[in-house]
Amino acid sequence: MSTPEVSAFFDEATFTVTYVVSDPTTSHAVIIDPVLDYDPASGRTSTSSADRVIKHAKTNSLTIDWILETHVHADHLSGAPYLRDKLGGKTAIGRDVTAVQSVFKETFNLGDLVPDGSQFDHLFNDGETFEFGSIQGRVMATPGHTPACVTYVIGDNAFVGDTLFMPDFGTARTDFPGGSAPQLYKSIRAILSLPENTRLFLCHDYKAPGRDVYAWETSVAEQRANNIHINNDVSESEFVALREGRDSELGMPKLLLPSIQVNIRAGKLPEPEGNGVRYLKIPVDAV
Ligand SMILES: N[C@@H](CCC(=O)N[C@@H](CS)C(=O)NCC(=O)O)C(=O)O
Ligand SMILES: [Fe+2]
Repeated sequence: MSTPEVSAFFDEATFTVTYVVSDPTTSHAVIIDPVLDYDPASGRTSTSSADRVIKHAKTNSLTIDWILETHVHADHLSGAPYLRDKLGGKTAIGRDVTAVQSVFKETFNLGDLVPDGSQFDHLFNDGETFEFGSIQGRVMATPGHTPACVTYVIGDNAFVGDTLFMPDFGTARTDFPGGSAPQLYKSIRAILSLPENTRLFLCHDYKAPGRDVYAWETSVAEQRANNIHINNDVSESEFVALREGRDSELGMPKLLLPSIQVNIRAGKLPEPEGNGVRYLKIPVDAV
């Protein structure tokens, strides 16, 4: 297996990092957590974030085998369908996406949504492996932020989604439906049991007090030593108390309602109505 190459694309509007991981020997690659830009004031989507990924793939003559989601994102629309259309590849997410679909099918009253994960090309079990070129990746179920969160381990790199953030920011929130601070603690402990030199790539960065630049790469060793929420010295009960305390103070993500209803359908927008326009739903006094 050759050493995977990692390229990162940061979307400053939603603080999201999209990754392209490629095999230098065969030019086969995967995309992780792509973004479709969405302006909530105008209801307009645009593709400049996804187009940067396309440009990178074309410039490097990459063959995209997989478009991977670490979870059903609550803060940006997925660019997966657009990228699959332009570049190919199979969309995939953790098998427990069905739990997320079941909850939000009710919230959004989506009679036609079958909560069986079939909107994605593939659902990963915990421990399942996948290939691109000469490289093999492995899926670790890492629930806590949401029930369906997974980490993709590819060589010495782990794409941890929303579990850990940079050591000076801490960890992801656990107050979304099906979220759990004790589960997040266990998932993070599993990530921190990977070899010390494992590079950890995060899904978001919001900067942090005393740090005015965005950052999204850290390591197991660095997190074990320095994470302000969950370093080597923090017990499960201390973590849960701290996490749940912070969760109770957080406002909802700006794009929560548009994102969830689109992302539980693997990023597919609702069908246009009779006038040719697609509509998103806003549940009033329900979330
Ligand atoms: N201000 C951001 C917040 C997004 C947010 O809540 N992010 C989640 C991950 S989807 C999180 O875990 N945030 C941790 C925190 O804000 O402490 C937005 O509106 O999009
Ligand atoms: Fe998230």
